[in-house]
Amino acid sequence: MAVTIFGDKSLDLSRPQIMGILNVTPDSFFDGGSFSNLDDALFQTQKMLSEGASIIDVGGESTRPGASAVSLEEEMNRVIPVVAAIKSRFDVVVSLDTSSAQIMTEGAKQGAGLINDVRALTRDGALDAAIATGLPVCLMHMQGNPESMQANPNYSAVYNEVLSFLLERAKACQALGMKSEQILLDPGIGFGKTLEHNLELLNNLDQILSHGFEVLIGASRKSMIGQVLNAEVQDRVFGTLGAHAAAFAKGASIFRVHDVKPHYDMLELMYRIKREK
Ligand code: 8Y4
Repeated sequence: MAVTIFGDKSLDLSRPQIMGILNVTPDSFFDGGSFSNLDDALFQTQKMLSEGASIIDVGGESTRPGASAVSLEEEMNRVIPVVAAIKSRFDVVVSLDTSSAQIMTEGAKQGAGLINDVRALTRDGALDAAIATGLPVCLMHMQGNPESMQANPNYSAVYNEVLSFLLERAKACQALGMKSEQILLDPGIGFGKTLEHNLELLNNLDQILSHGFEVLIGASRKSMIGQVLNAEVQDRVFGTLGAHAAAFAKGASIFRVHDVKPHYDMLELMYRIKREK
């Protein structure tokens, strides 16, 4: 058993765990802190939990390609009430999808159990704030920034560059006292990467594992699925399952997904076959 402590809950990362995506950005279904939106977030949470998610990833900043920046105040108003509401009603790990030190600090006070930073704690104060929470972190690789990252993704060797960045960020966390079990690494599918880059990273995920960190993967409905299948975003569920099944076979333990039920069924079969019981 590889049990990792996520705030007030523990999860066994020797079996696959599903992180359900809860967007609280206006370009999804959300546009502020009104009651109906909070209600909607709780409804989505309840549904994802009943379908088999063990982590809910709450994000108030859109990091989709080309998205524009959100002010700290706006991010705070979107994210913190949702974290508090979920933790007061459900026994679940809440993940903070944020790069802001202040959101990490406030979110942890409201009971969040994981910091998921697509900027791998590179923003001012983020590393110290994350360390101070005592929570595990997911460090993700991105080339460039969301505004421009898909303009011209460029690597001399994508796999080596992503891995050395992630290991360097992990080292920075460990230098401040974080344990390796508290560090999850993520190659950042779609973040400044072409289709070929994404395919190569997924096919080499096992090499990240060989450094002793758990791996989180998030290919859900992303454009790499659309490019392979020539499918619009609503028609990418089965393709996503294929990408995530490959990631499981390479050793990934946490799957960041929109469609929880199909992932629960797929991962349960893959895991039971691997265990042979
Ligand atoms: C359709 C739906 C098309 C969603 C694109 C998207 C990751 C992540 C995101 C990831 C980790 C997204 C916050 C991008 N992706 N965190 N966050 N790993 N750890 N785009 O891959 O979902 S947001």
